[in-house]
Amino acid sequence: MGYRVAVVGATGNVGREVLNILAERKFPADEVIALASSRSIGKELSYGDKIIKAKDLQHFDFSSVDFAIMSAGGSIAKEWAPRIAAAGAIVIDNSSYWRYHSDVPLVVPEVNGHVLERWLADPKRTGIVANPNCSTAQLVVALKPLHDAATIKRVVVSTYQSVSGAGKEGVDELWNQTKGIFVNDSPTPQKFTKQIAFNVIPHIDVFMEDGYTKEEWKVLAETKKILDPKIKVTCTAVRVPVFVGHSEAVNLEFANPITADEARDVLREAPGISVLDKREPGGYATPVETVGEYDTYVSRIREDNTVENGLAMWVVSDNLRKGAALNTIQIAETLIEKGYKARALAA
Ligand code: 11C
Repeated sequence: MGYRVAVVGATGNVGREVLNILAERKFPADEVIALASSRSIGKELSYGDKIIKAKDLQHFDFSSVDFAIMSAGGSIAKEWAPRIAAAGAIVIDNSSYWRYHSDVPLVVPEVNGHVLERWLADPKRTGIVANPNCSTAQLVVALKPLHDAATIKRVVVSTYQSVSGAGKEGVDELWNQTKGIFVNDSPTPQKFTKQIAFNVIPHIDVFMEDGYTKEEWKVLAETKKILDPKIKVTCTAVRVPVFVGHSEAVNLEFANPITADEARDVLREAPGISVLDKREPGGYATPVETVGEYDTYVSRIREDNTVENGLAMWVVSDNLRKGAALNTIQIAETLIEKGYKARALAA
């Protein structure tokens, strides 16, 4: 007997990817239920070769659900995650709402999947596991093997984030502005603060008191929680006119020496990573090549001689997959590996 999986926020960009990936990876589900807000009830969604219809979150009974994978934003997560967990399901939440709570694990399975074993065994567990921000997820996948090899002291990261990170409205705005510019329509920014077509915008999420944006703060807070609180992280987060795929230029300072060749070898052996690093024209990954892929791609690995034990590299991944939908499903798979049984079986 398999698991009952509810996908909350199933009609959004990430919810649809969750359904695709559950089917692609043959997740051991007996039933997958798509849940959405009342205005999307009845919307048809693909799940493998089946079509399923969205049901109303408000009236759904979670009492026999094993996993609730939520991609419905912070306010829905705030209200619904505790209610769903109280009904006995494990909630895996994609929003930022629960990530920084000390009793909620924030997990990227390749990096800290081990924390789920202790969490599962804890009878007082909250029932909620958080999924990180997309920029953090791909970054920590690339950092973890290098940290194990030579101990990272400091990370400087500049992101080049696609518009799908801002949801369907972000995708529509880039599409409409790009078409409009060719027919001399003046672009009207709505979702973004400035024209995004043929432009870049150094601002994602709200500004904080210290001048950093919330997106930049998330990358440092989440890297510390997932990987190591001792690592120093600074970030500049930038929106670019790319539909899917976040890129990151990363500079690292290590406690111990590590050469570019050694780093490449370490990364080649690491889970969830493809190294594409040929030092010739085109010998590196770009966002369009990562769309629909599971791996995080690492390219342009080279020594940074401006600091002691420095490396620079380029990290790219599908932000809707490793940055969101894929990671939530990997969390569920890890919980199953660690012994979580379908409730119908355990009863
Ligand atoms: C973006 N990284 O590209 C954001 C989207 O905290 O989960 C994800 C926000 C989050 O705009």
